[in-house]
Amino acid sequence: MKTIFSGIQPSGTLTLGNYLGAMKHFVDLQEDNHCYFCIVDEHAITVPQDRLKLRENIKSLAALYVASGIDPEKSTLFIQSEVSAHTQLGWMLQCVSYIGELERMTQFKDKSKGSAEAVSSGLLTYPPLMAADILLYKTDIVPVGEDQKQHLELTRNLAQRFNNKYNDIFTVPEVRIPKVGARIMSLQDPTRKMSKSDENQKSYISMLDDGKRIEKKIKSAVTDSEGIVKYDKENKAGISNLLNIYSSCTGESVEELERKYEGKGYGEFKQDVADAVKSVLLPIKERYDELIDSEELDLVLDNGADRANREAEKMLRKAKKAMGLGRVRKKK
Ligand code: ATP
Ligand code: LTN
Repeated sequence: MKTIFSGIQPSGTLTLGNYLGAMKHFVDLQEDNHCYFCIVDEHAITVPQDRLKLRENIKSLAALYVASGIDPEKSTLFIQSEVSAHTQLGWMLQCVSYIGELERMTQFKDKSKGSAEAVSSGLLTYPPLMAADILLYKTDIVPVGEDQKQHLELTRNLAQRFNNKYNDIFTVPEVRIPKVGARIMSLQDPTRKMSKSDENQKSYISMLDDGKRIEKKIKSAVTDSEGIVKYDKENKAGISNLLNIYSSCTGESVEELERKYEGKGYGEFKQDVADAVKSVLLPIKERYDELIDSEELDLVLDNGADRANREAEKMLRKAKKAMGLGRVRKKK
């Protein structure tokens, strides 16, 4: 049995991209692995957040995890800030990271672009905190979308650097990126990834959109004027993205879909993409509505935090000892 860890930021309602690139795979993985799924609220505050909105987003993300099929009996679901070992080990790993390697992270470069004054130092030191999340639980595998590959590479480097320099205590984790759905693109600009923090709401499908909105957004997705349903990421980014979405929702391969739509127009294709998305998201939304104000959710999160704290404290103690922090009490 392998140990799995992954996290999602409560920075807005999850998108179809988050679902197809991450959440959907979490649900499959929990069947025969030991899984931790985290609501990484301390990562979310690397950019400004409204406190009430953040609190709402944390709860909402917890409900979405459960509504999507994360079973609290099988997996440990918890909030990062309720397990203080994360920021403690995060600090220790910051002291093992180099500024140069942090500045090279694409996500840092993207998110800090244009607004030099308002960029928090947390945005730069976010990857060692992410490494701490993962390393606290002896994680073997981290399932994430493609955009997180670089952070995972850094996590592996930090783990190895720590193990060599201090003591061999950390498991060096492997990244797992899904074959399809790893990078769902914006519906309005298919050269950029679909993102929940995008200002243009038409660019993403939220996991809580109703059927009508889903249909509207898919129908207004940017395509091209060729009228042929064919996968070609370079020249037909919009159609390729829709094919990817369709394939991830139904399990039909892109080749099968190309054949199915030979000689057919974009109108019919888009309608079927919308139906495929609806059949995946609408049942999740229904379950979400039942859960969001229930006591059940608080119980799940309390239990999750207890379990995660117990595990994380053990590793934190080892890491402190390895670095020489605090005292070692002699046994009498
Ligand atoms: P933001 O868009 O607000 O910057 P995000 O959605 O990129 O945030 P998270 O919410 O933390 O960041 O991402 C959670 C998971 O979803 C990660 O594993 C990430 O790789 C995956 N993910 C995010 N966007 C996409 C996408 N467009 N396609 C596929 N997977 C994605
Ligand atoms: N950085 C990730 C979120 C994240 C994460 C993690 C993912 C924080 N800690 C640990 C996997 C494992 C993001 O922005 N998507």
